[in-house]
Amino acid sequence: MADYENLKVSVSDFIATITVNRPQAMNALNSQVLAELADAARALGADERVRVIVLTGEGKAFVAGADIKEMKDMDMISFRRFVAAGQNALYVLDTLEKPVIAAINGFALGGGCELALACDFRVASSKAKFGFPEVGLGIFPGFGGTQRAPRFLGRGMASELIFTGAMIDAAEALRIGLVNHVYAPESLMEETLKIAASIAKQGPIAVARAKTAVKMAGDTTMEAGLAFEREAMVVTFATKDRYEGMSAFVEKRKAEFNGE
Ligand code: CO8
Repeated sequence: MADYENLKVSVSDFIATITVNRPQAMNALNSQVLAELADAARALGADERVRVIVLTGEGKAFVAGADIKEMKDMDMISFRRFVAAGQNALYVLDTLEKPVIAAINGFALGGGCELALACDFRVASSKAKFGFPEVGLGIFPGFGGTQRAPRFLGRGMASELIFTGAMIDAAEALRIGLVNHVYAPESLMEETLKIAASIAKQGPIAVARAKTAVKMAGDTTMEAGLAFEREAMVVTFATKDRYEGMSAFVEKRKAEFNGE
C-alpha cells in the first residue's frame, strides 16, 4: 500500500480502515486528498486481504467539505477539473465491489456529507453533525450529492437539507435514515469494526454481488435489477464459497470462505 500524505490506511482481519488525516483543515477535501482517496480505494478494491472498508476522519471532523481555500480563486477550467476529481473519487468508492462503511466521527459537511453518501451505509458518533452548507457559499453539492442524497433520503428531505444549508445532529440524521446507528464517541470505531467483522466473515463473492444488486435497486428498473440479480445469483452458485457455506451448514460447522 502506497504512503499517503493525507490518509492513514491499515488492513487487519480482512478489514481496511481509511482515515482522512488532515485535521488542521478539518479533513477538507483538496485536490490531493481526492486523488489519494481514489488511489487508495482502487488499491484496496484489488487487495485480496480486504473484504470490507471503513472510512473515517481524524480529529473533530469526518470531512468538513471540499477545500474552500483551494476553490476560492480557481478559474472555471480548474474548478471543472476539481468537480470532476471529486465526482470521480466518490464514484470509485461507490462502485467498489467491497462494502464501504462511513464511521462518522464529527463534522460531515458539504463534500464530506457527499462522501459519506458514496459509502454503502453510515454510522455516527453522537457528536457528529451533518449538512450541505454549499448554498451559503454560492455553490451547491457537486460531488454527486444532488444525485445520491435524494436516493437515500427521498427528494423532499434531500431538497430541504440542500436548499437551506441547515446543519443537523446525529439524532436527526438517525431519524431521517442518513445513518443506521449512533454510538457514544468513544465506542464508534469498536462498534463499526464489529459490523465490519460480521460482513468480513461472510462469503466475499456473495457480499460483492449482493452489493452490486442492492445498488442497482436505486439506479435502474425492476426488470433490469431482477435480471442482474438472477444472473449474478447463478454465477455465485457456481463458486466454491457457495458449496462451502452450504456444506458447513449441513455438517454443523463454521464456514471458511476463501473468496473462490
Ligand atoms: N475548507 C478549507 N478549510 C477548512 C474547511 C473547508 N471546507 N473547513 C474547515 N477548514 C479550516 C478552517 O478554515 C480552519 O483553518 P485555519 O485554522 O487556518 O483558520 C480550520 O479548518 C479549523 O476550522 P475552524 O476554526 O472553522 O473550526 P471550528 O471548530 O470553529 O468549526 C466547522 C468547524 C463548523 C466545520 C467550520 O470549519 C466550517 O464551517 N467549515 C466549512 C464547512 C463548509 O462550508 N463545508 C462545505 C464546503 S463546500 C463543499 O463541500 C462543496 C462540495 C462539492 C462542490 C463541488 C464543486 C467543487
